[in-house]
Amino acid sequence: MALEANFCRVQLDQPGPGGVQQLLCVRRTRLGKTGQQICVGDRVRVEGIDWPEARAAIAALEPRRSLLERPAVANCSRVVVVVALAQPQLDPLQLTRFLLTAERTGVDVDVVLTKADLLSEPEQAQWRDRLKAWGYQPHLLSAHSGAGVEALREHLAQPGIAVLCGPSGVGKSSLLNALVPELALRVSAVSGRLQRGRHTTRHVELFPLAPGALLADSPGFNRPDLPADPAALAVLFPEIRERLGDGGCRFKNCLHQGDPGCVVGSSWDRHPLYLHCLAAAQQQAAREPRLRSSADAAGLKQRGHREEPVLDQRLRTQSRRRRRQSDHEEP
Ligand SMILES: Nc1nc2c(ncn2[C@@H]2O[C@H](COP(=O)(O)OP(=O)(O)OP(=O)(O)O)[C@@H](O)[C@H]2O)c(=O)[nH]1
Ligand SMILES: [Mg+2]
Ligand SMILES: [Zn+2]
Repeated sequence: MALEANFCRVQLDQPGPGGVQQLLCVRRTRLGKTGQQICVGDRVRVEGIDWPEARAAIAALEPRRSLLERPAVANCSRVVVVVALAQPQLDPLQLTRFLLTAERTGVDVDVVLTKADLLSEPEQAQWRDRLKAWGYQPHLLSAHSGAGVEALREHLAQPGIAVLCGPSGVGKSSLLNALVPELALRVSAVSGRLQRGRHTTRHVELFPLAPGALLADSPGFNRPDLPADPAALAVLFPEIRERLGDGGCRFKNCLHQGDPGCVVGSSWDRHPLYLHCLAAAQQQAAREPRLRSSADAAGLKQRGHREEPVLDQRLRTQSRRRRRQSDHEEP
């Protein structure tokens, strides 16, 4: 549920003696030796349980189904990208970088636009339409007035882990407080000319939203990383996925930069943002040619726009080769 200094707070599948629901656990050293980092959202096996003290040790980590790298959350089934409509002003490039990070997990991606109370109805409608054209169904809401909060609760009240992520000061913790009033999480006002957040939330933590449904609050940050491989960028844009359809682009290894004949074309809203991110990813790849995706180290690897558990070394070499082959195949 949370990482607290040297301890992991673990929620039990079933309450133990005395109705104990959560255990404060240390990590066994052999977990550390395999290089496995435990993330919030991981499923673990515990041993050496001290029921009266509600303490135990983590003995094993189960394989992950997904991993969001930043904030680090394992096994999420939904990433909810949260940005404010105002204070701080909505920056389409920053929102895009968050969406790319979310899309890389391969799980469902939602967009929440907060602080709707600060914009007029027509201004809200403009953003709603714009996000729809990007391929998302945004939830516009206000934690202050409560507008739209109930609809989001219904949407999120399904089994699994959902993660709120976005810049600092956009109202993630305020939204969680509106969804689960008992929580009373700390929030603080944005400051300065740019209305920046103050990094109020410091840790990732899971909170129960409905039976079986967990929602994570996370610390805001401003600039998510791009994928290490520039060619992996295109499929993270729903607009490009839609234009590629089943057939793909007619050009081999096309980066869809607006060349005549490319099926992706350039007449879509985020095309300039795509080009910007592509150039940034290419510069990054040129600077650090052997940059390994951090997902690799975390026990997952990038495949298409999904990440999957890292395979045994021998299988891995083979599957890399196979993947490279299919990357180079003509559609
Ligand atoms: N007008 C308005 N202000 C809001 C709304 N939601 C949050 N705020 C304000 O925005 C500021 C930041 O809110 P937080 O909930 O702390 O933001 P956060 O995203 O959790 O920020 P970090 O924890 O730093 O990542 C606070 O002053 C909130 O009162 C809203 O719906 N409308
Ligand atoms: Mg917060
Ligand atoms: Zn193309």
